[in-house]
Amino acid sequence: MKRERILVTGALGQLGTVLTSELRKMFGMDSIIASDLRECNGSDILYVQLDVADRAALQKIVDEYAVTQIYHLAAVLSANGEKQPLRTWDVNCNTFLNVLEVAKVNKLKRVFFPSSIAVFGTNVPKMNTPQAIALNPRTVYGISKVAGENWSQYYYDKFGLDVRSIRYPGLIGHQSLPGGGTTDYAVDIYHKAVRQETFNCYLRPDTHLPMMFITDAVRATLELMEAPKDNITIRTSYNLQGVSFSPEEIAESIKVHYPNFQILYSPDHRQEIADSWPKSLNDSDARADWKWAPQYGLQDITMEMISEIEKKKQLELKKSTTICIQ
Ligand code: NAD
Ligand code: AKB
Repeated sequence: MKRERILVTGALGQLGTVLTSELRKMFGMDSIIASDLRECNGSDILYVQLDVADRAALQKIVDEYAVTQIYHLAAVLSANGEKQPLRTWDVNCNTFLNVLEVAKVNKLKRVFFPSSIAVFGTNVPKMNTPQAIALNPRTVYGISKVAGENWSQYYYDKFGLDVRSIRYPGLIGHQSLPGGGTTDYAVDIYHKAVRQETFNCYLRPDTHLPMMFITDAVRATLELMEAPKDNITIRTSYNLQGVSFSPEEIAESIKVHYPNFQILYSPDHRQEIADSWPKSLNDSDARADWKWAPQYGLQDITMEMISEIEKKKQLELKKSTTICIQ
């Protein structure tokens, strides 16, 4: 069997940080090539700086490392996307087309494309939003994800390229900070709570959105990518449901641990984006095709987020005390 060499683009982002580490556990340290536009500050053993907009540079990495699969995470997210619509279209669409072309030409085994709940617009049922329904997104980010989904289907139909994709909800994890999305508040809130600071929320208290703990999201990704090819019936992107909650509900779950925690609300431009997205998704196709089942509810997420961020805080405190004593 040919050894897998997996290239992860956008590997320094919120999802990439955790996914790269899980892929390395699964396939071995030297089988995963992490890459990003940015310089890597840490001591990553196999990291390359790569702008995926540069197709020749991407081809060079594929040749150099004998890449067999690409997980293409590089993107501009929803809230940042609205600040620079044309750049967002450029980054999100052209980088993915480069990945698809290079994958086709080099006959790569598989490609992963992360889509989003942002593909939906205001014209769909908000609760239990179906898999197959008209997609009329209100953001350039959503438009770029719909285009990506359609290109995935096209490359599968025309060239047999095994592209697989998930419509992720808002992701919540303690390992890295989010990168300019509308759901970022659900990570930031835990950092404020642990620092015992008041959290100023940019969404209304009753804004329900689909969310998912990063552990569930990464497991879903690996389960989808390792599922038998014949099981994959959706070649645009799979709906995926984890948990749905609002800012006031997450704040209540935090108050169980920090009774004095305070949240204030001043909705901004991100409210309109959130209002255009579903509240929960119907993920019955993912459940049927590759046995998807989430494991983390809101209470589990809150417990894990607080405990991990607390650990980091203690470590930082210890470090600064040691420096002071020296
Ligand atoms: P992020 O913003 O944290 O990370 C994206 C990374 O892509 C950044 O490190 C950035 O430097 C890099 N990048 C941007 N342009 C690039 C380019 N031209 N070449 C190479 N790298 C480039 O995003 P994330 O949260 O880790 O999301 C990863 C993927 O998952 C994205 O495609 C995103 O749309 C999708 N997604 C994320 C969420 C979420 O809640 N985090 C939800 C739905 C979908
Ligand atoms: C964002 O808010 O832009 C992302 C997403 C749901 O795609 N977290």
